[in-house]
Amino acid sequence: MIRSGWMQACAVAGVSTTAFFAMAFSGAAQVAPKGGNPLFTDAFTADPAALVVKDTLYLYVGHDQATGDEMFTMREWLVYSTEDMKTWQAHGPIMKATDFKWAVRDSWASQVVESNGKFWLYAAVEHDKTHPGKAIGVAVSDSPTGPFVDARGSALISNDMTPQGPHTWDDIDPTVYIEDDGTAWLIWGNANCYYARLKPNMTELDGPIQQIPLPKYVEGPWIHKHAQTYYLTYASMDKAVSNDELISYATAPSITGPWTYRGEISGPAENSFTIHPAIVEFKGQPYFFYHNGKLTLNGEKGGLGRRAVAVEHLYYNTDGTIKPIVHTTEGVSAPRQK
Ligand code: FUB
Repeated sequence: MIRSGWMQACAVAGVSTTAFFAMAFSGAAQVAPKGGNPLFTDAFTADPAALVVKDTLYLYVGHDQATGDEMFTMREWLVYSTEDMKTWQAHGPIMKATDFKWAVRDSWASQVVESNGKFWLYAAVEHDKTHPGKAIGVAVSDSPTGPFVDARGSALISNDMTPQGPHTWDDIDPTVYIEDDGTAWLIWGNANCYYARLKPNMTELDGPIQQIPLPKYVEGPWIHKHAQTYYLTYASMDKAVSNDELISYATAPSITGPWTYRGEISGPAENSFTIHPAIVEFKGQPYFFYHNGKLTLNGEKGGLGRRAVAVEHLYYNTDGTIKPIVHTTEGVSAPRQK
């Protein structure tokens, strides 16, 4: 049994994960059971990344299209939007992996950020034979709902740029954080957590690739800031205990560190050994997005390659640490605790 704070919190909170929230379709594009989990029931979705633009939260996801026992079959990225965290609109595909002409497949984790009046999508894909392995591309759009087009015509990060990586898929899971002064940082990686500054044009590195040492780090880094502190949340694993990913985090006074490990905040996802975090504040409230394998859609059961994104309220302690997060069916349809 995994012995972490989130399990204890689950027991203490006595949170019901059985409440049933009927689908309440209020329009053709309404795709969420009113804030309950999983968030979307029109497609299998994974690797959530949130972006707030004025009154709207956009959630970018990979489209899980695996059949049978396939691991990951992901050909495109989708985006959904909400103004109230309960009613969501599906905007459909915004880009395919093969829209990067140098990529051959795999729309793995992505994130969209806003800079210079444009929207920039950073995403992991499989590179063609000229630079074999996973790579990170950058695409641009005038709208948060796309369409996005390759902004470089080549990979921003390819496997040969990180020779210290232990395998060919270490260059995945990009996240971009933009400082108040406009400085943008790219953070990414499986097995190693890499980071590098981006040039103001958002399409080139502006300095060396460095590493952030993090205990039990696997993948899925996500940066956010709260009360002047930087938080780096990531998928972690304690192989002595389980092969399922958990969510851990570290904090720092700046992106360049030093980072202090703060522990685990979330247990494993149900029915999926991967879990992937995104934390964002929207209309004054913090939220934690992740995915699990609980959705059954058109007779196909969820699982490793058929995941579904979900969201929970996130709470800070007075010292700035994050309270353990319990995975629920109610999600944010349940009122925030006082
Ligand atoms: O979706 C493919 C991979 O699974 C992502 O890159 C990882 O973060 C994990 O969620």
